[in-house]
Amino acid sequence: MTVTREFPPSWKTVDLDQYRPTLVDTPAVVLAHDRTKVAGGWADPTSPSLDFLRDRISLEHNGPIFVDDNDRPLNPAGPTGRAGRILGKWGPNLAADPIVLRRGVADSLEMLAIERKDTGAWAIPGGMVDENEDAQTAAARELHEECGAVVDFASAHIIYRGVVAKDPRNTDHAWMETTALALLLAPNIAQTIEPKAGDDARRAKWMTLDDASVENFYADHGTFVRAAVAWANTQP
Ligand code: RP5
Repeated sequence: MTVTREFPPSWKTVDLDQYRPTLVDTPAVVLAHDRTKVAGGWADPTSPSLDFLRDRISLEHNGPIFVDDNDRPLNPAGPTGRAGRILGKWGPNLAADPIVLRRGVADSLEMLAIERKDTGAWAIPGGMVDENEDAQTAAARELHEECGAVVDFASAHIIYRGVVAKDPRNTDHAWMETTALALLLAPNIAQTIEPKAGDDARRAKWMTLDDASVENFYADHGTFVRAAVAWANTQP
């Protein structure tokens, strides 16, 4: 049982009698892919249920899914001011983020980055983990779909596992969680990769990492990339 009927510790400071989150609209594309209504659907039905929540886990501290008295899962990173669901699943929506680095000129670091079509922000070429897929496989698949690069993540370093707190689609009841994985490619391998944008990417490139570029990354990606750079700087 991975469900617990209590509020996450991060909610303890909230005065729930006064808390009035805004109810969001669930996008039509999510409703159209309700797996209880259409074959091959990837979205949960309109109401959350312990039936499917209890089979899931939260990457945040590898913990349980906290639910309220109405069986609504509660964002472990704290209240967002928004109720309901924008993402496909109630509770955690699992993603993988492949951070692929190489050394550039004067020992600067460069990363395979994409410009997202939805917000226009530069980002790690990540995406959703499919059913029965592990984070390493999803990271390699997403990198290939969005950048055209073929890289094996089996030995990648785990930089982060948990809620993507600044993803603009998060609500109190449905939120993004990710596994961010970093690799520092050897120069002879890195030079064979010519990024080519695909899928959700408008552009793809080797981006030189400096304070300004990292600062403007999508959601929490700047934080993940900074941690990956710190790790890469410890590598031979
Ligand atoms: C972010 O959204 C994750 O860090 C990941 O990069 C991304 C997954 O969503 P899509 O790119 O599939 O929209 O929160």
